[in-house]
Amino acid sequence: MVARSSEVRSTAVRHSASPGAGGRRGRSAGRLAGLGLGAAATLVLLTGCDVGAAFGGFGWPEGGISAESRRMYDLWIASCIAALAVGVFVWGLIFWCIVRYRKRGNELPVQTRFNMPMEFLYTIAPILVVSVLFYYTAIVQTDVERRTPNPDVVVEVVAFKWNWQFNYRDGLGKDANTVASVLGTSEVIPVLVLPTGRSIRFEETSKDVIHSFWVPELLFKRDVMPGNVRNEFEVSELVAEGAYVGRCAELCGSYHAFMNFELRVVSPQEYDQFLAAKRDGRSTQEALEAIGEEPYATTTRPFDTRRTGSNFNNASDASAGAGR
Ligand SMILES: [Cu+2]
Repeated sequence: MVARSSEVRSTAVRHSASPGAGGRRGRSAGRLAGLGLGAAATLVLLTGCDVGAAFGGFGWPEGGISAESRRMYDLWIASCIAALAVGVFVWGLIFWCIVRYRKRGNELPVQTRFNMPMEFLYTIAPILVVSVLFYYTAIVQTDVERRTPNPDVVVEVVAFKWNWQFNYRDGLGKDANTVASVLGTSEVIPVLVLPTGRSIRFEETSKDVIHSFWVPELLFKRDVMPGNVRNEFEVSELVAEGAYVGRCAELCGSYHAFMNFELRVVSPQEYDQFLAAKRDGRSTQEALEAIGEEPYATTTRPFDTRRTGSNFNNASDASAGAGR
């Protein structure tokens, strides 16, 4: 009889305990759901405005002028938002733990080990995050590397110490013909004229050492190799007219830093007129003037080598002898 009454008591305790625990669990689930909804709402609000512009591109250069550069920019911004969302969640958990489980006395708190759902969660969640980032990175990378069989414009980029030549070609590959050419000299910065709205293939080759073709606004650069290697890449379209400085981005020798050129993006009609003028035998400057553009580069200027004035062992130059 005694045993039976104690059984009844313990059952009663168990029964009364479980609805309480269920209520607590329900409350924390509700709180978690509320937090999740709040985070989602914040994310929607943030993505509703131009987050990239609001945060200075999160360090990524803004103002890309090719379709590909904008896709890379979007990927970066989305990755930063995802990283921040995870970061805010983790920081929240850390601070919540610090406050909720701070030391309140000398009693040892409940020691919990081998919480399978938690271990499963913190193994699977990072794998999911990395998989999603990898998925979108692979898509954008494939876009950036894509080359079409018939691009609208083909430019052969020839690099040499320390300048550039841009050959407009009538087809793809080495065997195509150059129909017009722009050559840089010590006195004149080469201006590469290209149209908006057309796909452009760049075929790169070097006459001497490795250089690197870089227009910062394309958010993309690729090495220019000597020999038989033709490094190639393509932009599906340029989206903003204007003048953009181009540089060599590979340390190629003494005057590497001054190996600049200018990319001038014009409308397709102006581009056609420019090319026609070049094919008629007019100089690059005359052809630029013919389409109402500045004849000379506006974003950079030729480097003064002062080769005659500052050569080593030049007796007529006092500064040259100073180091002897
Ligand atoms: Cu170079």
